[in-house]
Amino acid sequence: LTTFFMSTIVKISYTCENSTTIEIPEDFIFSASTSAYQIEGAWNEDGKSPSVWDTYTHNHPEKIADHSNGDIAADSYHFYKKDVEALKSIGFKQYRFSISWPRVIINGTKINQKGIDYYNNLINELISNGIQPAVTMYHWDIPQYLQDLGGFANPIISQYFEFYANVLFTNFGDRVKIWMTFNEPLTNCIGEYGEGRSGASVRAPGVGEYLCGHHVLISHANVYHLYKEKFYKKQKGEIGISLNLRYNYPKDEVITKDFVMRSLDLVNGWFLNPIFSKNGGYPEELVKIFEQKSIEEGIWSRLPIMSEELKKKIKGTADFLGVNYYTSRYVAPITHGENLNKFDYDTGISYSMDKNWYKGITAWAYSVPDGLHDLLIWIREKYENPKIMITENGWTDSGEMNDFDRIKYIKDHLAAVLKAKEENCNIIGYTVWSLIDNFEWSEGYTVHLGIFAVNMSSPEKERIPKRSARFLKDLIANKKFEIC
Ligand code: PSG
Repeated sequence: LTTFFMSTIVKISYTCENSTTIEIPEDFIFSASTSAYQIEGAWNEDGKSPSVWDTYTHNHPEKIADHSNGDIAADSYHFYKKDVEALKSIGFKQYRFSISWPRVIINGTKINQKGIDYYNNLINELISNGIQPAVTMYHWDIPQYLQDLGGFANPIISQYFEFYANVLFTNFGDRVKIWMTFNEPLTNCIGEYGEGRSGASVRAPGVGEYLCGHHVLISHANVYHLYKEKFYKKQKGEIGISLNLRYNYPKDEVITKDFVMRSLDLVNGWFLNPIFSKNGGYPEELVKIFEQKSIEEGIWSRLPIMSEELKKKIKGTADFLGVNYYTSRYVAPITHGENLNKFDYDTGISYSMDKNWYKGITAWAYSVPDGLHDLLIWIREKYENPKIMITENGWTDSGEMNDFDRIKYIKDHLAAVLKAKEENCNIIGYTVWSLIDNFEWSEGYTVHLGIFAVNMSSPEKERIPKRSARFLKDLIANKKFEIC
């Protein structure tokens, strides 16, 4: 009973005396996001081939918090119209979703027409409801067939990815004008090719993540050039990439500004620098680290060497940057005895949190809205103010319908984004993760990020608006919101 009352009190405590009104620019885009494996279900229907996540969840249910999987999920494969209805009811003008590579392509090069049909239906439904599709090509669900060839650890992947992208442009490019090649390669490469924690489950710490990163960058660049050379003239769309970025703050007074700036270069720069910097290539400091390690370890650089030619080919290959932002960290040099992943060990950075940061229900989720503002300013300065779309931002909870914490999180982060925009960052819109509750990877269905709940136990999988959905509806209609 005590906990019941306590949580009730905490939940209703977000009223404030002196609120400020924040106005939203007329042309600012509001969007919501999902990804294929997390919502679609129909894992083996209509000719779909398995992805690494099908294999992984089927072979290792014990690795998922509630032993669940995405076999059915929100069943968007059958109920995509409900997703579009949900989007429309809030007033979103854009929907960021991903295409399931193994649904569209079988065994590397065979087109699955039924898979193409599904996305055509979804795209047409969106457009006829006035919602612009924004498509992620790869949100971690690599076909098992390609993983068996080594996945993103094998350079051949760039040819398969180009083949896949060519199919997407050919079939959907007349209506899809916003493309993201990859979602969060850093998370995917470290988690699955380095640590071998999930999905792809290659385990090659200290080697796999860098091979993966290298081949992601090459694949991305090839697809950008393919589009510009073969499709752009007719289709006139834009190609970008969604990176998960954080801001770093010094852990204590002993940590120098140089250390903090270097840490941002090393981590955020791994994927930003090759694509968005003037000179291209991996961040200089990252290259230096691996040159040094190569001497110490007596092997070649574990970070693949990027030739001048390759640098040129990758540099400038994005019309916009998709920023996925959830949280920030304190940084300090690593000390002995820390249990770190190999990337953190290689870069020499140890992360910690502030006990005052408001905490979500997953280990990584802390609300640090200033970090988003400071990150955007850092990008503006470092990479010559690229065009930015916030492609993910969201809050984890245990599924409350009156999700006041999520509303507060969204308000605080949106305010940070709009402040950065006022300070001349070239930000065109904001995307909430997620439209609907879905399969949250290793957390299964125990962690919720949707602004709509999904009645997972009902065959109809009803989408039910949470308090945050209603909040966003008002915000989009009124083009302003109140903040404490
Ligand atoms: C991204 C960033 C962090 C944790 C998880 C993600 N972080 O900063 O600690 S994964 C990302 C992903 C999407 C997930 C969503 C929530 O793109 O598929 O469902 O965020 O975890």
